[in-house]
Amino acid sequence: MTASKLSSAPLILVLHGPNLNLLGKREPEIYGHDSLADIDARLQRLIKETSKASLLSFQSNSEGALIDCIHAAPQKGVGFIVINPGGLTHSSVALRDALTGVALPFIEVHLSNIHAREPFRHRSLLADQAVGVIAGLGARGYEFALMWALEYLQRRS
Ligand code: CA2
Repeated sequence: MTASKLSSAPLILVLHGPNLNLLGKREPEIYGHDSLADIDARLQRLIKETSKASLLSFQSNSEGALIDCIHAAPQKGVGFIVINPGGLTHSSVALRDALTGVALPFIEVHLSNIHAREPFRHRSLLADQAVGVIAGLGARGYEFALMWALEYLQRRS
């Protein structure tokens, strides 16, 4: 094990894509009642209670801002990304390229079961590059992804 690995606590980045800032305000029958702030607060609590790792969280409605955040992740010491790419899941080659470009392991999370919805939501341009995909478990999906990310980083430390 290297000295830098011994001294630095793992850092996990949670990325929320376009329109997820609307959570809790509209369409609760699809996306649940939690706001994004509720979800982020729960993840912060969970990571504090269960590990020495830290969590960075970022939401943007802009594809470019999400890509810039992914590009900056390795220099910040991020070891794992949990991402709900929102509608970009189904359309963004650029987001896929950014994730494969930085070569950080990631889990794709969806609040809803995209496979039980309109056909255009069934395809993800990111999924085959992901360590795993969680869909349809609501906000709990983020928590499962976070726990798995912690295990993954622990196994590799
Ligand atoms: O199920 C998911 O988490 C999605 O990633 C959410 C995206 C959708 O385009 C994906 O197909 C599946 C949409 C996020 C929009 O969230 C809203 C929340 C409340 C009100 C309106 C939109």
